[in-house]
Amino acid sequence: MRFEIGRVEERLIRSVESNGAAHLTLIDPDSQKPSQAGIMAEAAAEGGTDGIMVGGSVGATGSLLQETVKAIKERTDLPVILFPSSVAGLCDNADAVFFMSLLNSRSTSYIIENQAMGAPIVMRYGIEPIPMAYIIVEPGGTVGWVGDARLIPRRKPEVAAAYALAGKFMGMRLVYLEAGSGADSPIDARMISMVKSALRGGLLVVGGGIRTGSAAAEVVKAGADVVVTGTAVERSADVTSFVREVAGAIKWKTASGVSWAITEKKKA
Ligand code: 1GP
Repeated sequence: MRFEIGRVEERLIRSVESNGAAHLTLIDPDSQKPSQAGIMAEAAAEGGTDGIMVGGSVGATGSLLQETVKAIKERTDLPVILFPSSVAGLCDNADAVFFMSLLNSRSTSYIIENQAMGAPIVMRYGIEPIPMAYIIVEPGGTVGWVGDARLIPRRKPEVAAAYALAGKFMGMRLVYLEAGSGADSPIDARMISMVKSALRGGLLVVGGGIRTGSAAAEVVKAGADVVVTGTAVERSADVTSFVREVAGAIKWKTASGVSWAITEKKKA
């Protein structure tokens, strides 16, 4: 029997195949009211984002989570993907969940226990689980602390590549390289390209500290397939313009023509 890829994952793969890269907007339910999250998501959709991730390290649970997802879905047709920090980050009105294992955690809780408690809930809710290896790199931010991660040193790209490959061999189709929300700078190009060439296939998601179109382009040029921005969207006075800048910098087909990031990515 073949393993079936769900609709949201398929859509993400198609975006990457047709545009060279995709952009996801991360919304933390703990940072604003649900109604404001809905407005932000609508503005991000207008700017060309490919999906909305909903989650956060602290407080992104219960009715606040549910109401945030509801408000987003009322205002956009984009897929809403949960990005849970524990079993408490699940709700039944999202489309999918990044079903992640924090591979470099010291705590079995973040590697498998929350996942075991969460799996029957995901099944009952009928949301699409998207298997993902989650790897946290220095500085790691709040998620690094909460997830008790043994942070991958920035200068050890080969360690990140080893974890990513282990994730692939365990059947995870996506790998997320995370610098931590609000990181001073994105993950270095050298680490991204080493991970990408170790993986040869699968989607490489990169996030943490990406605040401009040119930073996003560097990340894609190095080999990222999906770029995540959270803090910069939250702080932006004009979410549509910001997302348009990032999407325009990373996608193959943009109003301004062919993005150099994708041209470079294809050469790599
Ligand atoms: C955090 O990678 C994401 O999980 C996004 O990070 O908030 O720095 O964009 P930023």
